[in-house]
Amino acid sequence: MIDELRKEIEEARRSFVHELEGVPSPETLAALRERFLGRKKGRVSLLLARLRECAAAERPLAGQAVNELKAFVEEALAAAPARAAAPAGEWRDPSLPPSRLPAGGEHLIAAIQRRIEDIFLQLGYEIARGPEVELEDYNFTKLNIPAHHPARDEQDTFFLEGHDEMVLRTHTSPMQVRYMLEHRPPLKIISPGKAFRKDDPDATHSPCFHQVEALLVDRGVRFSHLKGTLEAFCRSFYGPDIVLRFRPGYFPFTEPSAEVDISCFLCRGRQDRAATPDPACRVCKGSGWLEILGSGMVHPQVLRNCGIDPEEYSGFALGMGIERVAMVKYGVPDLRLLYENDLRLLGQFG
Ligand code: 2NM
Repeated sequence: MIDELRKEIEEARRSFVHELEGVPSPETLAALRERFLGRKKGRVSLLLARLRECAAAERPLAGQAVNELKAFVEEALAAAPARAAAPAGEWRDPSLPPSRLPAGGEHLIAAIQRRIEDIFLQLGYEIARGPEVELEDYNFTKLNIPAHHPARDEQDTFFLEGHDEMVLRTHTSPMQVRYMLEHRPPLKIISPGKAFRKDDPDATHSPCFHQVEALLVDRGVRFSHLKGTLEAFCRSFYGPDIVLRFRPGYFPFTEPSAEVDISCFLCRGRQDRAATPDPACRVCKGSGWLEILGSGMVHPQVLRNCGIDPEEYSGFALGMGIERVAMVKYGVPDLRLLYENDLRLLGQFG
């Protein structure tokens, strides 16, 4: 049934285009509109009515196809009067520029990534980009995530068929491993980019997501340097009045590790620690805090694995998910909106 309907939709589209080409006057244009978009007997309405004949499972797709035809007809009719207004045979200037096309814009994820990159560049970091297909050794082993660790589980990781030592990177840290293996400290880098996990898409998960991680390794690097760096970054990115909260956390590649929250920029952004949050706040849901990133001191074993002597050097690292940032900072309620290429969303952040 759906194939038959598709054929008829295509036929309707073709005959519409054909008829539109021959339309000279506003009156015939109105007649053409009635023939295709008329409430009861228009061809689009008749096609919509036939959706009832489709199996329930096919109906959404078939409905979409008819609606695409409808949008096409509406757009073409809206553009037609200008064409029809120019009397046949009138001289036209072929050197005029074409009517302007809507300009595209940067995607929200790209814009946030660039803003984060700019802040770290100002802090003196270099950007280290690298491959999205990685060695298991760099993605896991060198980062102190041993074989049989649950994070390596087949359920979370995309392995490459026929190359079992390779994976789609599950975070951008393997790029930092590469950098440590190839450079002597002091090191001061960020690694932004895509990462991949076998998650079913929902409001907060996507099998492909984006991260920015920062890494600093030098003599005498302490937790206070991590705190200062995070405060500088968060004030610049979220606003000068933001307060940070550190909670103990766990990552195999850092020790100690800390989860970092910022005070809610909507209900507590301009207040001090003692102030009470708004219980109805739509951003923090009344807690007053927003979970935004993970961090810690690089584990001595990770430094050793990457050819750096932990007796001589220490370092800190931090990582954040860009989609998560988009949710808290721009109020994106569902990650899937970011990947549907709906112009109504894309246009809001151009
Ligand atoms: C995070 C949280 C904590 C991290 C560690 C490293 C490396 F390579 F130095 F070991 N890179 N990134 C790190 C530490 C990432 O993301 C939530």
